[in-house]
Amino acid sequence: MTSEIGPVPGDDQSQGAPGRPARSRGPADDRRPSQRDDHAPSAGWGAARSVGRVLLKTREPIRGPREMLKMNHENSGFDCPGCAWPDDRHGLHLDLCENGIKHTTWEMTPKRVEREFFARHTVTELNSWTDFALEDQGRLTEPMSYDPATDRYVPISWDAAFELVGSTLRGLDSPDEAAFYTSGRLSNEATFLYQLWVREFGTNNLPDCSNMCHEASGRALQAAIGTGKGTCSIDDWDAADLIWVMGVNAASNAPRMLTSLAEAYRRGAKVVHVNPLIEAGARRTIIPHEFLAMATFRATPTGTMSVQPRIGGDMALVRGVAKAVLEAAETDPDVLDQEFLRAYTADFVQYRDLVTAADWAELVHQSGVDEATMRAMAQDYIAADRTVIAWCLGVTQQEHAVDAIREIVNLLLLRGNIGREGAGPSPVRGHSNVQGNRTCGINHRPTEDFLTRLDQVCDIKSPRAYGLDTVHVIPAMREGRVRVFVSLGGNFVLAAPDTTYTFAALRNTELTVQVSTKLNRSHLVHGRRALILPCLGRTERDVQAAGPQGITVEDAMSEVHLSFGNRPPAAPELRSECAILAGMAQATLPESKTPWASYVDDYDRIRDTMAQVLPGFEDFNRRVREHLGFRIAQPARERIFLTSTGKAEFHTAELPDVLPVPGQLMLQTMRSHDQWNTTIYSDNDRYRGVKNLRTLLFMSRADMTELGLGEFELIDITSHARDGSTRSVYGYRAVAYDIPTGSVAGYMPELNALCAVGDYSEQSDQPLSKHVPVTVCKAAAG
Ligand SMILES: Nc1nc2c(c(=O)[nH]1)N[C@H]1C(S)=C(S)[C@@H](COP(=O)(O)OP(=O)(O)OC[C@H]3O[C@@H](n4cnc5c(=O)[nH]c(N)nc54)[C@H](O)[C@@H]3O)O[C@H]1N2
Ligand SMILES: Nc1nc2c(c(=O)[nH]1)N[C@H]1C(S)=C(S)[C@@H](COP(=O)(O)OP(=O)(O)OC[C@H]3O[C@@H](n4cnc5c(=O)[nH]c(N)nc54)[C@H](O)[C@@H]3O)O[C@H]1N2
Ligand SMILES: [Mo]
Repeated sequence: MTSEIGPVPGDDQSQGAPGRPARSRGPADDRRPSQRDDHAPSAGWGAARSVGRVLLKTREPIRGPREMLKMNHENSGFDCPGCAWPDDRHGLHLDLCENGIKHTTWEMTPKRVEREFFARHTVTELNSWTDFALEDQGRLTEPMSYDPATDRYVPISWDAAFELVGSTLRGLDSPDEAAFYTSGRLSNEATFLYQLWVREFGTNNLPDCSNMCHEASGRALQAAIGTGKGTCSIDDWDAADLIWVMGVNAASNAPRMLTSLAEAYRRGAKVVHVNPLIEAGARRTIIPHEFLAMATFRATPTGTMSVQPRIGGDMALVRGVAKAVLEAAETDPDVLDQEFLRAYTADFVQYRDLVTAADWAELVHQSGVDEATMRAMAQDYIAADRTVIAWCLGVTQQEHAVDAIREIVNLLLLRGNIGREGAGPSPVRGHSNVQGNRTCGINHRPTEDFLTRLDQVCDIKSPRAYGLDTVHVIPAMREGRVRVFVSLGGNFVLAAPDTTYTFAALRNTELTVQVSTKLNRSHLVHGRRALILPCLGRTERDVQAAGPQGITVEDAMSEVHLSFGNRPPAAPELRSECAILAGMAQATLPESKTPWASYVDDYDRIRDTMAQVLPGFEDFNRRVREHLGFRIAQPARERIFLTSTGKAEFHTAELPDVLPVPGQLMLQTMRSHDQWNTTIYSDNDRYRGVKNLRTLLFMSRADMTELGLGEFELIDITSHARDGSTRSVYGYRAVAYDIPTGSVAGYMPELNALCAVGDYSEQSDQPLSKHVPVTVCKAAAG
């Protein structure tokens, strides 16, 4: 695939070439890379210093912190766009975190990208800039349209931009020739308008970032317990006496979880981290709001046990624990919740027989964890009355993720750890509103129930055929089946797998439309026509005909609350996402009976319609204005399992073989501490002790010795796709790390170049970002 397309301008920087080292997508200055063994407690003072540096860089040292005080505060401030971890329910803590602050100040930069900027630089020239440099230009200020004659973006009026979108969409042979991407920032209200426009237009082509993130969790939980979400609330976390944290780098990606983990430790709960790397969050933290602890540098541990499986080894590990639990139940039946198993579950006997027959040696081999450790985990599990199991991308971005998550549910079911206080499955969602996007209709596989209600309430006729998701829309664009790509937020070309192929796919379209706050690669890798439509950020005031508007979001624990921006808009021309969507919809559907303009005048009207379409949103406008909003009811939390049997279903999947073939290593691609998905703040990764280096590969000492590699030695990495094709990056550096032999790790989005677009999970259709077989060799000379 790669050779057919050849190098494409702008996509080679993180790949390099033989003898020419790759370049990071961060600042990529020439400072010398280094690594130290960093065992400083996470959060706390180190975080405060790091935040200070970002605030200084964005020149916001005074305004920044003041805005922060308004963040995450009941209904009077804006929801932190940083992550989906819930807010403190008791309103006692000023529960801010380093990365939320960095993320918010990144949006509040005083720098602006104006028309003069685009006049000075051709797109070809901008494509040679680093991704850091692009975003560092600041906030976008007015709509721009690509002019092929000059290879530049030029100003366009909002009306002309909408008309270009509308006429291009109307000119397609079929609505299925367009696709509409969502990144998980979009508010519930904008989400609802977006999917309404797309379905009224006539397609379910709604790929989203969730296709790369937690699709597997949704599918597994839906099948097992009849709801696609976790059942835990933050109160359940507070009541648990055992918490497993699987495949999450909490200290960097959900820092406010550390508060829950430290509190759990203090009340004597066990906290078990399951991760091939021992991440900072598995050690100890200084809780940011505890000023006394900060003053005395007193750190609280955030883990009682760390287990290091091989990459992809989680399912075998969980099955091993289940096996030990079932063995214990043979002598003491009370080890299992017999009552619960009888009344609420299906297929327990089949599962018990499968697990009893499983071979310890095979479980040890596939998990990479010894039997004694699995037995010790089982002891903890049996001793606990209330167990929460949380997981994130380390579990979901695998071929067998759906089976692995169902195995997690199997284990929870054995002791009735669902639908009661302090217990349950708890996926850690990513983007701040990725869960709300799904709830409010972004789904390429909508249910008939949802479409029936949408059609009735909104008086439209939705298409029934399933649409394209992320991994399927890319080849569709490459092959010309999808000709228009609209993107609400995000940075699709860098977030998606197979950078070279994805670049070529986008460049093969007729029109790309990016609704964004900042300049990024996706604006420069575009269709024959291209639009950049700049929108208000979440921190900014959104005033419409009926006055200042708030939007709503749903966090990872199904809490829905209002968010009000309070800063002046970054530029007068900016429009809200709702207004931009309504503008594009009206231009696309001139005969539409949907009251687009009226919806934008007053978002309460959108919410009134949503209340009629979405179960759990009854009386939306009133309930969301109550103190701290409301929680969407989770039937499974009440032990109502909306599966075909009406019970929670045990799943009996065969154990997969997750080992790389001899001579290959298994690569997982992850985030550094100083990045937000495709936004890279610096080339440092503080908790892993790395400075000035992103083009790296973390390897075990044993693997480095085996390959004859010295510390920081230059290497080339080649991935091996299922179809036999290979992809390479050049001039990376080997960095020794405490990681199981045979497993290696590096950073997204640089290493997306190694992920083949055709290599996605058959269970979830997620790209296999954490299961990439690679070979490594010393860098070739140029
Ligand atoms: N600051 C910051 N916060 C963020 C983000 C960000 O980029 N920056 N991104 C947001 C988004 S969209 C998401 S989805 C989340 C992502 O949050 P995470 O899931 O923490 O994201 P990753 O950095 O990909 O880290 C994956 C973790 O899984 C581990 N892992 C890899 N393979 C395996 C495996 O086979 N088994 C197990 N048990 N563990 C494994 C890795 O070592 C790593 O600790 O964070 C959200 N929050
Ligand atoms: N190899 C590999 N690939 C991965 C992953 C991995 O772990 N490994 N993780 C995957 C995951 S979990 C995810 S979620 C995706 C992330 O994929 P995306 O969500 O597509 O990417 P982001 O980097 O979060 O998007 C950043 C851009 O969003 C825009 N933006 C920021 N705020 C706003 C706003 O308020 N409104 C609008 N309209 N735009 C805004 C800015 O222009 C910014 O440049 O990447 C996936 N890709
Ligand atoms: Mo994500």
